[in-house]
Amino acid sequence: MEAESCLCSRGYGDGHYVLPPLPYEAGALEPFLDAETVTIHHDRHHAAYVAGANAAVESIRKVAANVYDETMVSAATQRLAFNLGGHFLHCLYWSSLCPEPQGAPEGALADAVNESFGGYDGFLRVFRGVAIGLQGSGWAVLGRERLSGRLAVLGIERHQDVLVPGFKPLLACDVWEHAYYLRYKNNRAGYVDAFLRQVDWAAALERMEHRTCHGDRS
Ligand code: MN3
Repeated sequence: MEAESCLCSRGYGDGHYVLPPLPYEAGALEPFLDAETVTIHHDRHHAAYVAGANAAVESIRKVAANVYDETMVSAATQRLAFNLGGHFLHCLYWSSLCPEPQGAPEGALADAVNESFGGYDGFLRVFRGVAIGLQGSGWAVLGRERLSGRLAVLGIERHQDVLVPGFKPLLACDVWEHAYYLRYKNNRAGYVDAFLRQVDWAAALERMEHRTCHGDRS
């Protein structure tokens, strides 16, 4: 059976990007995150990226159909990259979290973490450093870099910048302030540490072994 390890598999349907429901109740991540933060984040912020991606696609279609002048397409593709990146990364973010803390990665993912970071503690130092070091808004994303096959952590600015082609994301932490400010205020490090205790490592392992959130096999 195909593993459904990411909401991205339900992020598109009937010719449009769609907002998949959360895979758990909004309050299920307490005490890590409160229901109000999760609800606003999903129902408003994530939903806005879905709407923005659909609007950008429509603008590009109109350029192709010669309804809009071709000088419009550059801005439209930038809106598509920003909003579709936001949609994809939020799907991955919800799927990266688990109501029941799982501790550390296991199996082949534990082996990959050891190989790439010298152990779980090394991974924690790198991931935490990337997440805390982002200037302003962005994401810390653990993934596999395809040339070497090793794991890497990228600090993806906004939703689309500093993204290596072919990078296969396994785990994403949203460090935009809307993700944590109600509960953690300006304590981003406290939020990141709590995130790392709440990771769904089993789902990350599924993504690494079976399929990406894009649906292709590696
Ligand atoms: Mn967000």
